[in-house]
Amino acid sequence: MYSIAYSFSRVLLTVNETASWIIALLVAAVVLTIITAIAERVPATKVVAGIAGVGLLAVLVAGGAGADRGEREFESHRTEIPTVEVTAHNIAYDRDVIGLPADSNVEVSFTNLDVGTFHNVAIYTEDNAPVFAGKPIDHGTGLYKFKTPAAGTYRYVCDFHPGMTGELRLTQEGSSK
Ligand SMILES: [Cu+2]
Repeated sequence: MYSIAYSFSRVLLTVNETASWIIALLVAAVVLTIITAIAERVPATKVVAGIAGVGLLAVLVAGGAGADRGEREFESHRTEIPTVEVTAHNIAYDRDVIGLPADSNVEVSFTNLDVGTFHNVAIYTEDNAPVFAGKPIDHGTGLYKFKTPAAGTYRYVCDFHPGMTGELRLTQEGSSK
């Protein structure tokens, strides 16, 4: 299931946003048709099919929502170790959303253009539990290497400037890395 979900979201990320939604809707329609057919023939599977349907729809919605500029950039620059670039300038990050695979070794290339002002990239759960804290730098570029936790939505923030924050979306990949 997760493997299918990830593959599908990768397909979404390689096309433009409008096409992503059209594909998502078409796939949703096909899925619903299949589920309906199953349910009519074998009523006993109705519950299972319903759960599968809800799960698939959730994946479609999440995949569509994730098809933003940031994640597409990550895909096009994809290498052996997934890497994203984040820049801090005028006490702000240059992006609102970062997408990375869950449960994977990843790299964040962090550039601080505010010479003399410390910034970092730290990751927290939505409940504010620390996940990773990048080493503070006061100029130039630092490379943060860490292993991402389970799939879900997290927050990234500068520990020096709480107003510098964004959303980190971790999506499940089929194979372990
Ligand atoms: Cu900062």
